[in-house]
Amino acid sequence: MATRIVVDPITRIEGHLRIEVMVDDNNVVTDAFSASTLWRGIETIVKNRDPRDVGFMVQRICGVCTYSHYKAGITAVENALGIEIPPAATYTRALMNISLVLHDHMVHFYHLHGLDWCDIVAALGADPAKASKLAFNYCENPIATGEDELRAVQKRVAEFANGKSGLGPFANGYFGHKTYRFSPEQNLIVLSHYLKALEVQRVAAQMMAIFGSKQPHPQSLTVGGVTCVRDILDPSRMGDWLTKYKYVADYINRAYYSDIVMAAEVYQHEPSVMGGENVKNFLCYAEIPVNATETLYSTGIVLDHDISKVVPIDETKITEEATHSWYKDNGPLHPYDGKTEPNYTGFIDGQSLGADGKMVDSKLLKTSEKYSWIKSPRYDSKPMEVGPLATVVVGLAAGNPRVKAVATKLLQDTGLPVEALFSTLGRTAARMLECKLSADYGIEAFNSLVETIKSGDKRTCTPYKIDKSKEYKGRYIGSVPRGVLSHWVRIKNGVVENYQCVVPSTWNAGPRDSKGQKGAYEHALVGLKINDLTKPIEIIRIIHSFDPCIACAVHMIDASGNEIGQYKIDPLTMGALASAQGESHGI
Ligand code: NFE
Ligand code: MG
Repeated sequence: MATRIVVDPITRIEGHLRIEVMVDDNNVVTDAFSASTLWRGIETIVKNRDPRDVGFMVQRICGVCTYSHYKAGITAVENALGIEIPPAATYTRALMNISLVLHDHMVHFYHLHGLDWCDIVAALGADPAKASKLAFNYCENPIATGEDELRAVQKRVAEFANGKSGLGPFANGYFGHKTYRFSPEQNLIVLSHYLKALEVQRVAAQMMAIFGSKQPHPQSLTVGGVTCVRDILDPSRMGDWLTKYKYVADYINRAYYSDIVMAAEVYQHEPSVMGGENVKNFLCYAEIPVNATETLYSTGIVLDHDISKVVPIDETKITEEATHSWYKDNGPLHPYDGKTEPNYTGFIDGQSLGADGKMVDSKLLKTSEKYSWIKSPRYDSKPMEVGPLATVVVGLAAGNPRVKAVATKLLQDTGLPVEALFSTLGRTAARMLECKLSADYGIEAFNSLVETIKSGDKRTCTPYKIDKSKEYKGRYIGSVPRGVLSHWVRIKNGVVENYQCVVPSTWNAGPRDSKGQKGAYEHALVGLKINDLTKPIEIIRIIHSFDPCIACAVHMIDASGNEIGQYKIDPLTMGALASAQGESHGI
């Protein structure tokens, strides 16, 4: 008999995400449903606003990819108005983007996803001397793994364990679960890197603030270019960015890279992380210019795992539909014509597995009807996975030399075939590779900025005029840390007439479409075997590998700012299994 398991909320993500799966008598997932239970939003409030203000408003969609929507909003308007920004502005924006990527991916791997791989309790029982030596197996010059440092890490974390609140912020984990594969010493190495990464990410955040004036939500982009002229022309500010960049990039290579190599060594034998990818189609868009002709990522689509060729993107084939989303407009509609009219139809009564392994009465998703606030984006009617795995897969298919260099090194260092990328482990490794692209090659964008200024081209903004008698439309398409992001704007009478964002987590976390085709999260879960139905860490590992951001994926409120409804998630009374991976980071 099929059993329904509810994981709600998925913690250690941004926003509120609920996963429901059906499992058969062998504990294998036969069907899966991904639902955003959060409703907020921005698309509507920018309507009738001055297009020059849009970037500042849409950046509030998210405080995680804090720069992405800002840049997207500004660039969409520039595209609509036909503005070409000066080279110095292009490279400054690239440096801000690099700052974001380094910060965002490192925080995700260590602080949001790391404890899916690293068993903290086991780390406390490790031999620090042995662990310190072991670190040299994965890195020539390991960092934060001296014997004394590791002993201090154990002491620090043990103090949590002995405190009133159990393991403190690490409480409620599924530590000891049989799918944790690291040895105690390997766990200790990752735990030490987890703590060290708290310091390093602070420096990455400061990198953003150098040109952006603050972080989160930098302030120095404007339609036409950038406003941080003094910072670009001040050698000490430029030097400060470079010093911090080198410090963070060094950590990416000595800790993040080597931890992924170590994870690959042991987790390739864990079946639950060697699946977790079934959508088979990948969409990526060029991003982060490093010189006049090259970007770190490539544009294109890979269909059906076929990395022998890259399919060019036709933007007119991008649509969003709401067949299974709580909106009226079922679509599919191109984003220029997209609508966002709410139509909340609620949950149904049913039964799901409780935390004690017994069936309990629950509120369940109406899976044959509408069940999520996220829409279903499609390309040419097909679901796509977006994100770092797409960056790597499309980059390899397109012959991108930088992607090829980092991916080939990792495959050599791990001994894994390229097919291993199509998995949860592969997705987590790909995020590190995307981070490493910025760590290894971001310096080229810095040098391009320096060369531009040295050449005497100190222009930072392109002048422009908005003709109120004209209608404009334009878009931004690019890649942000969770994948392809696009913003689509129509301008009429000098104000925004329509605005639509099609966001990475919308591509990945969206529900099925009118043809019954699942979104990427849903696809990834089908076929998964769960060891213990009351501790479904395998589900959490797969979903976390996408780095969900539901604040980004759902971005709508009542146009007047009115409260539309209240949604409370109580995992116990809803009979749901708390994901039990610490406190929710949902806002
Ligand atoms: Ni809120 Fe975001 C990124 C965007 S989401 S994190 O990256 O856009 O999918
Ligand atoms: Mg949208």
